Amino acid sequence: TKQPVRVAVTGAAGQIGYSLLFRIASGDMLGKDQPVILQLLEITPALKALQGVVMELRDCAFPLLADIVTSDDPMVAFKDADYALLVGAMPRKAGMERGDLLSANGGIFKPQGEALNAVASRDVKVLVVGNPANTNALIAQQNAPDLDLKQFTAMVRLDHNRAISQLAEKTGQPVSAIKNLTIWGNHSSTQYPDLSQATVNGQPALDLVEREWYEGTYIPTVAKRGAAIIEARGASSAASAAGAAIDHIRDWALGTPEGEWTSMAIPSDGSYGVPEGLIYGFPVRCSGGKYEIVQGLEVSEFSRGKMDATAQELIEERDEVRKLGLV
Ligand code: NAX
Repeated sequence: TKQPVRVAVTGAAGQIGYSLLFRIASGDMLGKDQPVILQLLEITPALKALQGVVMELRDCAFPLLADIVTSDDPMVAFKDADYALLVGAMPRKAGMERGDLLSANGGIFKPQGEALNAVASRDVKVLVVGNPANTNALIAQQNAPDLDLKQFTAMVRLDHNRAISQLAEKTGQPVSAIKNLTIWGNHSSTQYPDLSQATVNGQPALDLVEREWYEGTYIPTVAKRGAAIIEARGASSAASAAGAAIDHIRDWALGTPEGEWTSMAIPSDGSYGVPEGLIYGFPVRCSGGKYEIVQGLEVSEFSRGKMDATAQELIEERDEVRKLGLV
């Protein structure tokens, strides 16, 4: 049997945590033969609620759950972590400017980056879910100089999955028929869900839908899906966000299916004219625990405009956190 791996999760007593932890413990993320040790980080006032979640985790009697550690200290929660899912963040409150939001999150992601640098496994794979996810990932990454830049990623997989589901519904096909769509850029309303290379049962998706629907309905529906969930449910996406985090790490660790790609926000190497260093959503293939950007895709003028606009937003966020001394 395999040795347990250590999975750190922050914001573990929150909404996403309540769905995510049970799926990690049941083997959905790393496989049904991979024991896990959960290392859960929360802020001090949430430790009691976290204890309740731990009681429920124990009550599930998951055979793969080897141990559970809880702490309000990132140096404890990240100790020897093989995976770190950074979910806890400071949400935008009414009247908050972008600078205030980035500054508040800097107070979380800078010390967490430093702690990962100090105590995590040298091969730790980091996924940032907490918003603004791309720039929070940049802050953590820039404060972890001893780790490889490529170990830090942010989540656009929920957007990717939403984009699949919307296209499946429109074409009346199962989600399994849809391949190779891409979410470029920021996990925000400027993201670009790109169907240029997407196929439905092997047919080009853009031959099956009207251009007007694609540009005028599809792209905004995917980009604004989070707000629609809040409107309907009275709370933000949680189970679907947890599912996307599971998918992101599983594909990174265990590989994407042959001939297919997925979307991950990763440090740009300058591919597709995206400024180097931005944490930007790209089409990626994974194997052997590594990801690589899918190269050679044709970029239309329409795509170029969308890809540049979302890059511009990330440049502005980066400049703001530079000004704040966070990176
Ligand atoms: P909740 O508010 O339910 O939970 C967040 C938890 O994080 C709380 O329990 C809080 O005590 C904890 N926390 C705050 N600061 C912390 C710190 N410094 N260390 C450890 N824990 C800390 O939010 P939830 O609905 O679970 O969402 C979590 C984050 O995911 C939010 O930032 C949210 O905006 C973001 N999302 C990102 C998505 C994506 O696709 N990238 C989609 C879903 C979600 O909206």
